[in-house]
Amino acid sequence: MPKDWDLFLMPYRQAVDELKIKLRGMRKQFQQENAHTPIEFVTGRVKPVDSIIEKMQRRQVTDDLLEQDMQDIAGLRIMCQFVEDIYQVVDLIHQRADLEVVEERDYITNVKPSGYRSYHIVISYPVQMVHGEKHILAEIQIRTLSMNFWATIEHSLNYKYQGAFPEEINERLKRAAEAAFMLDQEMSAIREEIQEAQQLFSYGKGQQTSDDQVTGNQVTDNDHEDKRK
Ligand code: 0O2
Ligand code: 0O2
Repeated sequence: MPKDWDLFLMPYRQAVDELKIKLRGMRKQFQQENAHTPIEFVTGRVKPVDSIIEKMQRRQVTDDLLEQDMQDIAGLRIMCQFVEDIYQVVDLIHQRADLEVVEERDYITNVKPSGYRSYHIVISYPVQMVHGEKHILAEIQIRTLSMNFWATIEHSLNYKYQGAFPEEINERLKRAAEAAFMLDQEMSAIREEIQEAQQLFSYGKGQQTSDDQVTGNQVTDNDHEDKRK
């Protein structure tokens, strides 16, 4: 019998919506306290059905094991300015009573062969449904803006080449990953200077703290501006 995907994905959609609000709320709280926020912006998505089916076939995941074996049906992404912020966000997630961490993968210390860097946390999250509580798994990827830039580009190229990159592109991507990480390290080295400037910048703007006005972090484009709210 074909699966009723809308019904199956309902708690996942609710979880992504709730988690986006909660994680964006953390950013707001830092801003209201006039402190440096370790969260630059947050995105989230429910994995499209065709991607779920493709991954089930590739990983030989059966229907009855889907909920426990596919950890990224609900996916959240937290973008940070500095590598240090990533570890602060990880600590904040661990401290929360509403998120139970069930698995962690540090691809910053353990870089993937592709050059991919990010910190992945899998959580068990309770969703309140009309027939009671349901715990679902969600994957939170935490990365710097520079890691995100690389991953986004590599992901699109992967789509084009289906993972079989020509050698030259492969090499260039690996070099680009290292260059992106060097940028992170350079920024970290002058982190205090940057944060001081950002504080001054927001102070210069009159320390506005309404959602529409505040931002001590002026790095991203208008599209991303929305994701920070
Ligand atoms: P693609 O293919 O990247 O274009 P909002 O209205 O701002 O609350 P919205 O528009 O519903 O939110 O979604 P949001 O927050 O912008 O997040 C959706 C985006 O999440 C995706 O866009 C991707 O950029 C990103 N994303 C893609 N894959 C993953 C993943 O595996 N994990 C996480 N955490 N995020 C992912 P699209 O358009 O779906 O995809
Ligand atoms: P999407 O929605 O297209 O992003 P696997 O899925 O087999 O790779 P696993 O163990 O399930 O591995 O999880 P892992 O490796 O911790 O996280 C998988 C997700 O991390 C991927 O989701 C990507 O979002 C991201 N990721 C991992 N490795 C790379 C990489 O080399 N390049 C890029 N751009 N992203 C990576 P999906 O399944 O691709 O889904």
